[in-house]
Amino acid sequence: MGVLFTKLMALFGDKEHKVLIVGLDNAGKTTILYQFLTKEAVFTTPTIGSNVEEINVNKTRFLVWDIGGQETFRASWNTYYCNTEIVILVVDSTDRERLSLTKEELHRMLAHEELQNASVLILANKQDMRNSMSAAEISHSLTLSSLTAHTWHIQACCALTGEGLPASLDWMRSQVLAN
Ligand SMILES: Nc1nc2c(ncn2[C@@H]2O[C@H](COP(=O)(O)OP(=O)(O)O)[C@@H](O)[C@H]2O)c(=O)[nH]1
Ligand SMILES: [Mg+2]
Repeated sequence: MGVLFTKLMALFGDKEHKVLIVGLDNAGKTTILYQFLTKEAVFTTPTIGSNVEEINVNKTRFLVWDIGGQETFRASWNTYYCNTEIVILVVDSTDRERLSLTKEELHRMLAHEELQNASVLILANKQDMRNSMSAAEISHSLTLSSLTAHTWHIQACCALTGEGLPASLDWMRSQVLAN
């Protein structure tokens, strides 16, 4: 019975929600993926390669892609867009110089047809650093209020301690449950 039930769940169980983690190199993408796995969620199995992980949050399953090898936003990223439900944009809150580059890439990315229905979570990471910009400053600089076609949310966080990440997972879960 147990085995049958498990097999049926595998066949008909909750679907996996695709999440894409993007951001400039050094923003903290891989650190955040690791924190999601170890602190806030049940780790199951690494899927395809080292930068795709399944995260289980209260029975909602996310398949999270950290496009690790590609350190900048590139044209080839759009090959990952298909069926993405949530885009996580990780921002290094101390990196004032490259915030305008992040802004350009964010808006360019969201103009892509395949991301039309995706929700966007902006993580203002590295809040532990003394010179970090606040979530409000980053929101303003990225002109998030102009993102009327997408549901978005900005969350301050620190990937080293995990602060802000449980709230992020809660928001992600609420988004996929609403859809
Ligand atoms: N102080 C601080 N450092 C962080 C934080 N998150 C990541 N880092 C550091 O930033 C560097 C880049 O992180 P990584 O996850 O490799 O960035 P990625 O290139 O976006 O995958 C590493 O040295 C991390 O330890 C944070 O919240 N605070
Ligand atoms: Mg990385």
